Amino acid sequence: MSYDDTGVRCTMLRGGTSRGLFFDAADLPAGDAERDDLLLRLMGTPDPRQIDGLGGSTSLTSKVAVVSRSEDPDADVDYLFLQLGVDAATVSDQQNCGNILAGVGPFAVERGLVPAADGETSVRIRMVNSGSIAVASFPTPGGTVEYRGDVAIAGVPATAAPVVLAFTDTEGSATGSLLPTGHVRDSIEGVEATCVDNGMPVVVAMAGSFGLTGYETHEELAADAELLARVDAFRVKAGQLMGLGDVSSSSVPKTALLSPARDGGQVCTRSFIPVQPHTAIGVLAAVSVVTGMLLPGAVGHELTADWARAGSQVDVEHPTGHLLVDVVVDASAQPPRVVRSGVVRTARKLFDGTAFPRAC
Ligand code: NQM
Repeated sequence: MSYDDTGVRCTMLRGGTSRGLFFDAADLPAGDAERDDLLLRLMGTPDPRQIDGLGGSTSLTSKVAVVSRSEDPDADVDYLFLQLGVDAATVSDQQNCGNILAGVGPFAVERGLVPAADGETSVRIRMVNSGSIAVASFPTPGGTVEYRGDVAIAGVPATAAPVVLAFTDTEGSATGSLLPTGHVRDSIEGVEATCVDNGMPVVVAMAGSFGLTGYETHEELAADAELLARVDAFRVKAGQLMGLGDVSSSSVPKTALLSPARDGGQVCTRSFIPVQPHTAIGVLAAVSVVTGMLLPGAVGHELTADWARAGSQVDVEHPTGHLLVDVVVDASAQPPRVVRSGVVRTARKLFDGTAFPRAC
């Protein structure tokens, strides 16, 4: 019997503003090649509409979490994040995903990989992609995951229970260092840029450097082929400088363009993942952007002059609302050191059952 006959146990969860297929590693083939082939066929990739699979025709809904008990004494579970292509048959483990991460703790409890406390449960999650640890805390009244709650996050209709995520050791997640080019500021393709990696490698520039206001809608950005080509050339060059090699077909680095906040937040962002514009902003991308901005000399640092008044929480505006991140950096250390970073997200179980792969 093959997976084509039996299907495979699968849970679909929304994590933050992304959606993914969650698997217990024990239910998937052990070899990477066989596993990736199965995942592509379950997702319906390659196909721009993913009509014969479970993907939702966007990169934000073509995500996979593979979860297992951890042998690391500092973690309860291991979480491997895989980004699947939509119209290209690609499976990448090069990046983390802080949105899908929000579903990992609840999933681990649901599948009996960790015990739940009565009230609130904290799960220590090793993010296999970067080796960093995140602690997810969420409500478990009576030892059962409660997804309902009153926390709203931008980009998700209705409210849900909070999943509080605290990160450690996310510096240099994919590149080995917080400032992977060795500088707080570089000139890339004639544009002043800061390359930073606190959970996600991101190249940051001012929107004005690309001839933008920074307040364009997602649709306006997506329709601007010339802009997207320029963003792509810019990030490919940044990827080389960040030591990532040829990133022309890689999902990292992401690009973030900044402008002054205009909706009560502290900075306005437009991000590209890696070339198409994001409808919001990735969690770890936002954490990385804010981390970079806190460093004197970095692009956007001038926008942080009055941030201290709001404490360590930074309200990041994006095309569909706001994302609140909590970042503390010791900028006086050499090299600069991240003291703390975190975020509040929500998650929801969408289905749990058996998924069947398409033929090929
Ligand atoms: O940066 C999209 C998302 C992400 C990644 C992407 C993310 C993060 O919005 O931590 O969450 O960057 O492709 O889910």
